Amino acid sequence: MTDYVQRAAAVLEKINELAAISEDATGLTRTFGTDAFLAGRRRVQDWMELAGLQTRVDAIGNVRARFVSPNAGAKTFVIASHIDTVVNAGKFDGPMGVVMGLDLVTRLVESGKPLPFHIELIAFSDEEGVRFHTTYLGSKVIAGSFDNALLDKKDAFGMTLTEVLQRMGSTITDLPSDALAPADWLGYFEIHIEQGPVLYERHVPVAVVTAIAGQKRVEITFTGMAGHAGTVPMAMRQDALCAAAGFVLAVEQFALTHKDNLVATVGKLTVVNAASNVIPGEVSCSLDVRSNDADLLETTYLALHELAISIGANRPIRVNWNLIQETAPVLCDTGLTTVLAKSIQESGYDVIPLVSGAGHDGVPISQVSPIAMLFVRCYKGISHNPLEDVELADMAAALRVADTFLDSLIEQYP
Ligand code: HGY
Ligand code: MN
Ligand code: MN
Repeated sequence: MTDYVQRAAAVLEKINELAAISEDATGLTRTFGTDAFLAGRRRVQDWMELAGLQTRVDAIGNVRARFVSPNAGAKTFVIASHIDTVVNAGKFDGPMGVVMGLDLVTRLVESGKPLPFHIELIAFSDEEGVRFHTTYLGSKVIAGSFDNALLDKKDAFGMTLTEVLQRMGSTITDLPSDALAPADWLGYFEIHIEQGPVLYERHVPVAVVTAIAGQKRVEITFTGMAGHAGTVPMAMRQDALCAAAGFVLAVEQFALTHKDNLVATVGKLTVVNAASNVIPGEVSCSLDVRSNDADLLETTYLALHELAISIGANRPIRVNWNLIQETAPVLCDTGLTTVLAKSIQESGYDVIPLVSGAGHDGVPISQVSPIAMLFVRCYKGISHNPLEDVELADMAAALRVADTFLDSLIEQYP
């Protein structure tokens, strides 16, 4: 009888080991291409090789492990998640899906039974997009949708993506050949924490994801006139921070009027040449808007752009609006999702369908393959925060469901 709690405990041990590999001493931060990222990726690759899998690192820095079927012409089923993190992250967002995927594949390898289809386990190199502000770099390469223009993107230190890849020993020209051909895809499966409060409130360990919300990410710069805090009369100021502050509160107000199906966040705000006795002359901020209703996402984006322009016009402050990333809402595959829901039921849990407000690597992958995701309850829904936590019993539940799901797919494969 499989001891799922024991397997979950081994998964948690690896998650904790990986969480100790960070680029900062106080919390967990492991962003694309840093030494900490390379050390973490090496650790994951070692685990994959210990499990008897053939591994390779591709040109965008994903680590990939294949469990090859004797059926040479078979399609490939991908199990994946990401190993990069946000700043001061929780330890489960991403790595849990990779380590659980490794556990699932290890069980199949150890069963000694040949697979009817290939399985590729992938640890994506950059889902969060923290370093270059463009998410899904790793999965876009696998999906064949990587845009070479991204190679010129610069990080906060002025290093381009090309330079970082070269530093990692990548051969940039290999990027296109690292894609899985559309004809080779059987499906995509990711286990991920919910990063929201529903499962915690409903006291249910897992959920089947039905869709992933669309998102637009914008960089906005408000430019006024720096000045002496003591001498410029209030009525003569062009204070860029006051303009930005007005915009931030207006964004919140707008999203609250559509709160059932929209979220909008200003997560970054930078005052250029900030000093307590200087009127801010230039301020930049981020804007992250999400909805699983494509029309609402678009109308909100246009309305907030209008809002920024009118705030600037009334001060006057110059406003620069730069859309840096947009993804439409995607649906999970009904066929795979039906099998996953049945696996949840057969494992003895309620079937809760959820839309993901968080983005995931399944977004670019959905362009070339059917996708399915299994959410796992996390403590109070907290994520992108060191308080992120998952019960061992819930990881055990997810492993049981995922085993059942994969066994069903193996059984059904023609
Ligand atoms: O921001 C997100 O939706 C995800 O964490 N990358
Ligand atoms: Mn995340
Ligand atoms: Mn994630």
